[in-house]
Amino acid sequence: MIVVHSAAHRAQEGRAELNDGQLVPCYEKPARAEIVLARVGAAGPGPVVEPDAHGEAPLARVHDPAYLAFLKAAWHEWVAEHGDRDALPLNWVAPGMHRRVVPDSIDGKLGYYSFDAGTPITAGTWRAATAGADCALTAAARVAAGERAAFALVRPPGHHAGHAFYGGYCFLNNAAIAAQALRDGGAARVAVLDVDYHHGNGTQEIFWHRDDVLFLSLHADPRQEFPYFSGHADEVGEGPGTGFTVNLPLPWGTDWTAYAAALATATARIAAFAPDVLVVSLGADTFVGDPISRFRLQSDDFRRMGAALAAAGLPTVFVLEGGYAVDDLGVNVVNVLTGFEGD
Ligand code: OKP
Ligand code: ZN
Repeated sequence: MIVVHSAAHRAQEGRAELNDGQLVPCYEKPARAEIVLARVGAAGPGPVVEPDAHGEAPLARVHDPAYLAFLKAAWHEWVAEHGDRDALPLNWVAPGMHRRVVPDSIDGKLGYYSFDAGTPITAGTWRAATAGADCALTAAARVAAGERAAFALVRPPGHHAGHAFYGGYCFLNNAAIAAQALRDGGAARVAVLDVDYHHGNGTQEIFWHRDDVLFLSLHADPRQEFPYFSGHADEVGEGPGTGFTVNLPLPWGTDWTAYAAALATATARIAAFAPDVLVVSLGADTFVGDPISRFRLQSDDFRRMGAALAAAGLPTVFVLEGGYAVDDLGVNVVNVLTGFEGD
């Protein structure tokens, strides 16, 4: 399976995120991609190729151009105001307040366009995020051209980023950008299956009203887990999109047995939708050893997950999302890919 990767991911290296009441080193760090890349080299998938540059047009098919302009300029505006330290938001809109007017101040803009304080904007955020989107677009193009599958080995992740907001370590929604590019390239129907531990609220929001992109997510119940305000089972889409969003929240402690049952529900829905192509938001933070998550998948279970995804029989674009047990991340992610390929 072709692997698309750019070393430009290293440009996103936040110093700290706000977690459990203190600033801690970022969980979403360059070593994550490096360990997956090392395992890819050792265990089979490949070749590893550089992305093609796709420019900003495919990003604007998914994201608000004003949001993209904000993201591109945010670091410079922040440095001019506060100097060379990570840009983190501190204020958000509450009910009864108003969001008609985009603030002029960078602090106001950060709050306007975000939903958490765990996602630092740094000098290299735009460069890393756009390189990641290029990887996803290149992987999608390879699959559109006839490859059975491709893997975009990217960071920062994307599935929490919406039409006009960032958060949850995500800035550009790589999976959504790939799905939209596949549609624009002629696919009539695209399914996006999100197996990251956290709900893919950004992807859900982007395709909420649409019946041409089916979004399905298996994730920790938002009653218990980040992002808290998205991912309940009764969120099913709206208007023409009603029934084309499928949420399968699972409780803390979920192991492979319960997970596999939910995955079977998802793949049955995908089969009924009969998409031309499948995009998988591949997070491995469902692993038992993940430091910020509470599911109990073992490394071998990721192989089973890959086999279950292969059984859908669809051209498939894998896009890396979360996974923070860095030492095990390479094995777990590559196990999905080799499981998909039938080992
Ligand atoms: C991004 B992705 C835990 C705080 C978690 C944000 C998690 C973002 C996950 N105490 N904060 O979906 O893996
Ligand atoms: Zn996650």
